[in-house]
Amino acid sequence: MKVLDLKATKVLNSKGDFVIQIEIKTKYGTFKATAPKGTSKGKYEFPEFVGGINSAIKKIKVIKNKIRHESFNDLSDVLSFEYETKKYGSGICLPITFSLLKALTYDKGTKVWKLFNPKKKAMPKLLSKMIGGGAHEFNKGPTFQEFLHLPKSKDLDKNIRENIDVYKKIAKDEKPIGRDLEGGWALKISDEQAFKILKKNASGKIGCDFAASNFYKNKKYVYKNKKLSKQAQIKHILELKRKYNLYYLEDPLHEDDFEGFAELTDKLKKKALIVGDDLFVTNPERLKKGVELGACNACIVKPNQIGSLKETIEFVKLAKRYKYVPIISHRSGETNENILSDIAVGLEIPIMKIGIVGGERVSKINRLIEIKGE
Ligand code: 2PG
Ligand code: MG
Repeated sequence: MKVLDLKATKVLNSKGDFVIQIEIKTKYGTFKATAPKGTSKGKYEFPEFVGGINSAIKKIKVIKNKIRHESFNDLSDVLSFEYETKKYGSGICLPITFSLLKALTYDKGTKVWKLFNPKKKAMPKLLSKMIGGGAHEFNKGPTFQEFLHLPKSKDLDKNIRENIDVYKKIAKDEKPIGRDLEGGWALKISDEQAFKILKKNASGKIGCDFAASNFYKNKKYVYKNKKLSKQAQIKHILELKRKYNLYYLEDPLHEDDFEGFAELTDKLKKKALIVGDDLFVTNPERLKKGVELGACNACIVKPNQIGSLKETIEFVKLAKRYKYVPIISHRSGETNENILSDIAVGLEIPIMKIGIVGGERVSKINRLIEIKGE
């Protein structure tokens, strides 16, 4: 496959930020893609646009000249080209990779998820946000960022239904004041009240993205009514885990505290998923460090944190090798781009963290439904 033209346009995402949409033209048609954007970003994430969005757009001319001379026949051709684009930022590199994959699969009459050649097609379970907090709710509600529900059923349709039922039940009882950036209910409540509501309504397991780096200031975890030291925070998390029977604990400590994560993981002895997000930022090197120290037993996968699909694949392989559960995730800023679902199925990732409402989230769930039938 040859690329005839490449165009970059600034388009809006769900947070009201501009991102770059790449459009690739081949003799079969045009293929578009975008990359997502976070709010509570990890400090070790790869930059979205090196030198800003306008400077990144200017680099398109250079990429256009190079891409015209390439021919793309398989996944590895597309991944090799990333070394030409990653240097401009994840917001350029990924949309180019994604649109190339769409063009390539169209040309070959196949689907993106099939390019990864999974031995079997397994649908991920959907880990969905029910109540929002932290930076996703403009710090008006709970300190923790995400109160999450993981359904019991394995079947995709029942899985979706379970999450929607819990989500609607919470709305009926609690009368939310609005929604957060990912569609989670906005409620003026404390963390503990949020856990109580979640536990009361859940049909499956429950958990939380504490996003602890966001409230870690001057070596303390700063809550509305208290400041906790590292050891006090570990104790607090263990207490919450016990009291509310939490199964999923993402970023309970700040992004530099590998040792603290290891202490928690050791104390919980495989009874819960201890998940590194800002801790690992989808970076294979940081994951290796985590494995050595026994920091977690699960990890978040977000291609835009590391800025290339090639390294994302490497990260997922590494996680599986060391028996870390990979959880692929949306970001708080999304467009209707739904290639994440193809990547989830293609890489046989068992859990996908995704909001249950909002066009930009629903497009990914609906893509999973399509894939199930393909
Ligand atoms: C997270 C993500 C997604 P953001 O912290 O896990 O929910 O949030 O995209 O704002 O970093
Ligand atoms: Mg997170």
